[in-house]
Amino acid sequence: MDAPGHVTGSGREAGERAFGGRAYPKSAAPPKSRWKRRSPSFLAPCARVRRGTGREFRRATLLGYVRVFVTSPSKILVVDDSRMQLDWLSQVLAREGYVVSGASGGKEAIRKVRTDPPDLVLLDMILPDMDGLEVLRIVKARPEDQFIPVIILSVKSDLDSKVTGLRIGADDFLAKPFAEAEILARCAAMLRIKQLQERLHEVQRKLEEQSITDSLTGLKNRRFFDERLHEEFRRAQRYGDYLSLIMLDLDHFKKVNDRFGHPSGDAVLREASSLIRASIRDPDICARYGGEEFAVILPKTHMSGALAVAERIWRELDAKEYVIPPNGPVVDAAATRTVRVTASLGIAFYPSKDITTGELLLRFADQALYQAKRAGRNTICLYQAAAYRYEAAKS
Ligand code: GH3
Ligand code: MG
Ligand code: MG
Repeated sequence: MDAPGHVTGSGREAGERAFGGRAYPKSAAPPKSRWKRRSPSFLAPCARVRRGTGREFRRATLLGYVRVFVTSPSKILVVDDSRMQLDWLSQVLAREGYVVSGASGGKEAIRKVRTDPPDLVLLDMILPDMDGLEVLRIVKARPEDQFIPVIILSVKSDLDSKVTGLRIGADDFLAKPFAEAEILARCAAMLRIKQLQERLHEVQRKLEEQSITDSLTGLKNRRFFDERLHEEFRRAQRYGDYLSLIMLDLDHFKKVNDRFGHPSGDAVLREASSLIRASIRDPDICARYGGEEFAVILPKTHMSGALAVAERIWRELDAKEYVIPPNGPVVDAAATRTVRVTASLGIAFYPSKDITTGELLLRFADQALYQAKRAGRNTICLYQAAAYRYEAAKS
């Protein structure tokens, strides 16, 4: 009789493959006694999917939760003009759970890489229609975040062809003939590297996104705003385009915090941000400039267009009633559970007298905003050499 936890037949092989040939981790130990027979059927898929380059997630089994790697198995493109070699490699790789496609020439290989990029290419150097090195160059000319590892397969085991291949970007070299175990080990190693690189790119992308995003509101942050303002100003100058800038500050926001507490103030800021974002078009750039102050860059927008956008935002904010959750921290117990917050807005636009840089556009929009504050708040001011007050009719 089998020892407890011992799985026989293909299920064991599959399980061992799934966990890299090591003993089963405790959380995924094969079932004991009466569950013994079930293990092959639910562990076997892990063996296939683990080689894929997908996400990791928790999968429910009769034993509880097991961490598994999901999504499609890795795709390998085998490029070889020898039918026999192509068929043999395809069989060996397919048996391991890879999705294999074949190409018997360089042009077919390049077409396949472009239309359905594989996770790995096994490339024969001697092809009927193209030099293998040329195919390698084209595969490697892809953007850095679309890395496809290439293993060169060649009867030419001399140092020169190895060095040339590796110099122009091949990731590994395997001299023909090679053993099944060796090609499988090399493929697994390459796919591991690809997976690591993809994770690194993903982390890098997330970090970049975080570095330009305001964590409270999800709007772009001041840093992003500063960069884009200068870019957009230069573009407007070069192409003779219009460019407008709206600066917006919520009125008496301190009172919201004082009445309902800081967390409720945060919730109001988030909702106000969503309203502002919903009032602008896709090409416009909305950022949290700081505290309860926001900025909207409007590329290719002249004065009347900017005024229309500012008025829309101002009306939306003016009409909004924020509901403070009943279980939220209320500093002033007598305070009502809803609050309204108005906004003051300042607009500057290019081309305009005195505005020759992005900094000046910002400075004059800011001046217009302070003019709006001085004029009693809840209003829009437009910069024009000397800012004047724009009286928006209330509905
Ligand atoms: P004004 O009409 O002159 O702009 O008055 P104000 O009260 O809005 O302006 P003031 O500059 O006096 O105060 C800004 C307030 O905004 C005080 C500050 O606590 C609040 N504030 C700034 N950032 C945040 C934030 O991230 N969360 C919350 N809850 N409050 C914030
Ligand atoms: Mg304010
Ligand atoms: Mg302020």
